[in-house]
Amino acid sequence: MTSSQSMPSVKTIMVTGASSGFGLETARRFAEKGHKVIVAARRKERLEGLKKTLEEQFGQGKIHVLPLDVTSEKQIDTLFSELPEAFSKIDILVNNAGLALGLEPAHEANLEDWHRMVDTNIKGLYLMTRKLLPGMVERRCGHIINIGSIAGNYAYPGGNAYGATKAFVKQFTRNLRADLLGTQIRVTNIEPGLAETEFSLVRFGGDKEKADQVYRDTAPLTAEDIAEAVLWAAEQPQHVNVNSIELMPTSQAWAALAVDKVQG
Ligand code: NDP
Ligand code: 8X3
Repeated sequence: MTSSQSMPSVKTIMVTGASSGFGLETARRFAEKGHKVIVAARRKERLEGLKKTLEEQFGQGKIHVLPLDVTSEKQIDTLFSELPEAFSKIDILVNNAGLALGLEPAHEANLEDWHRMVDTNIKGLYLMTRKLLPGMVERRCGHIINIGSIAGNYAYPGGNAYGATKAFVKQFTRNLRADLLGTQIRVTNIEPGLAETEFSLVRFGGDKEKADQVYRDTAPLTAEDIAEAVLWAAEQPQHVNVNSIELMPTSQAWAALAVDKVQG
């Protein structure tokens, strides 16, 4: 048995993709609990607005805005070297930035969309992880919380590359657990199903009608539901590692396996 450096009561949390959806709500919940939060995403003005709102509610000096494209190793290197001292020892990384693009079958999918999903959901996630892990291991204190998806667990038509990126997240999470045994670093994969955020708007290239249709007449998960799961995993005692949490709305389940009947 080895000793751990205990988690500070006021933690420093980094949330990627904090300008919208799950990330924004997760940042808000951590700030509400009195923690310091680094909010990262590409849309700086949204992050500045979030900082203003959260600091008005929960206290000044608690939020640091990090305008960041997670696909850029160069940006990650530069911005991390410039983090203010008060935010430099990150206790929890929420790897949330991600996207789905398109729902076409594989043979019709846009290859550029596939590249962007791989760059963001896979490369962005491992770049952030690799950047933060050495400090966490050195301090024997840290928690990586990845946002995977049920799309990484189950196949569905049009899920092709998106689902595969989330399957990467699932297995990467498990392999991190294997590598980090003995370091006291915890790793969790949150695997949500249908949730109403800007996700579908992005997936359908800004087509609001098509995006709204996804959630119409159903009761999808909300960003608050996912933030609650992230908080729950983060707040377990140090000896508990939540490996994964899979959530679906009650109004979502699996369909039967599809069979192509030979035409007579
Ligand atoms: P949103 O579109 O509302 O939020 C996505 C966030 O990711 C935005 O803040 C966006 O910020 C950020 N982002 C995208 N690309 C980059 C990039 N290159 N660098 C930095 N930030 C980036 O969707 P959700 O909140 O729903 O999605 C969050 C995560 O949850 C994603 O990983 C998604 O795959 C996953 N998920 C979503 C589900 C859903 O049904 N909604 C279900 C299961 C998983 P900006 O554009 O400002 O950079
Ligand atoms: C998002 C959930 O079912 O739209 O990851 O792929 S789903």
